[in-house]
Amino acid sequence: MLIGSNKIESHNEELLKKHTNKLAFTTTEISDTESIIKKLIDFQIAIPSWALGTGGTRFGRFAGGGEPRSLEEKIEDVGLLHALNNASGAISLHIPWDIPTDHNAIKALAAQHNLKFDAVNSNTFQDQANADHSYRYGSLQNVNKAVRKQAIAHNIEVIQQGIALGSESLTIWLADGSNFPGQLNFRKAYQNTLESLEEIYDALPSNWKLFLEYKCAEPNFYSTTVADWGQSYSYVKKLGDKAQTLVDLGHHLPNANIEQIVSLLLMENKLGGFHFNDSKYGDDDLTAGALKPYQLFLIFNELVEGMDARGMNHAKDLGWMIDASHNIKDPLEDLLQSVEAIMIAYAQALSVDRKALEIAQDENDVVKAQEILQNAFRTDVRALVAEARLRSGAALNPVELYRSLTVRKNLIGERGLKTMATGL
Ligand code: LRH
Ligand code: MN
Repeated sequence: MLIGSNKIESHNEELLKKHTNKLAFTTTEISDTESIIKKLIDFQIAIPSWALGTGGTRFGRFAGGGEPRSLEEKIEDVGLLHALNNASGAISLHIPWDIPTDHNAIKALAAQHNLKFDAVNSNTFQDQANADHSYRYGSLQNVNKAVRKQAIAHNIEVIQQGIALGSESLTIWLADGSNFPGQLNFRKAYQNTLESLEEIYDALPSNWKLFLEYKCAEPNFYSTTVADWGQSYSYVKKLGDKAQTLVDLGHHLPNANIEQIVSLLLMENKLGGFHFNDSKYGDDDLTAGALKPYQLFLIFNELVEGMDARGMNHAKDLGWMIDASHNIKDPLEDLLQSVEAIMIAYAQALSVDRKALEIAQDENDVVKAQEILQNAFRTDVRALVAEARLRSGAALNPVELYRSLTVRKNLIGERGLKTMATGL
């Protein structure tokens, strides 16, 4: 379903007066709003191809209808999101869930929707129907060399798919681990995984990145072979400059200080990118900023500080991706809310008075430092995020326009109630 610019213009006209007043007030509260708005316009968040349908758990899945039946329809749905917020300018594919049949046709369709292909994701956590070997006991860690070779070949195949689409990075998440003490020799599992990653690393084009995503548990519940930032860092450090660590916000043990992990990985130039989502208990894959918006702000606060310290380009030098699962919300509304929450956290972090914060830290004025941070968090920056959309031809209120255009009803009309998208 295409959203004509006329629909967006008439929507914005209705909201313009209220928006202009809010923006005028916000510019009195925050200094240098122009550079913040410019940075927001440049900031693009990749949408996961595996999160455009209804997600579920082992206890059930409640389809919402109108789900994309093909990669082409997934690109249309991401194109729709991008038309509404002009901040979802890339799609991240998961192979084999979304294998393009005709790369040029897919690239042309994506270009029509102003979309690029972000990181491609390999999948050695599920057995494919025609596979020779099973990943039951892991993939790159597996004691059986033939299984490792199959997993390495798959990752190299995914790189080829990415090259054909113009992607420049491979994300590897390994479910590998063990469920019981004694099941695994940790040293051999590490060595097998490293040697396998080295073969995959050697297949990377010179301008590509390899993102190694860590996760503390699930589907293995005693050990995970890439379980935390330290283990991922130890692998990517050994692999080389093209290898970096990917931080999925839901992959940490309870109460982990993710913003400190981010700060350290940035300092070490080993932070590759993010899978944004939110969670309360496990890898809940909920809407970004829905439960812990202050943590999301603190993470962006470290990102802005650390990226500026290294003179990095905020929009281009890290992988910004969402990784969520929509069990009860409309997938597209959920993704619009996640992008909004990420843009708000970024805008808040950009509005922090860095000089004053540095002075407070140098004077150990703990109260002052907290006042400066919380002032930025408690200042309403939504008018800046909306202004960035307005200036780039998108909607002042994407969710409101999505609903007033009855997009989901139209998609159900077009695709049916029972369609099921590939993915989680
Ligand atoms: C693992 C993960 C990984 C993806 C999968 C869909 O939990 O976060 O990023 O491959 O979800
Ligand atoms: Mn992830």
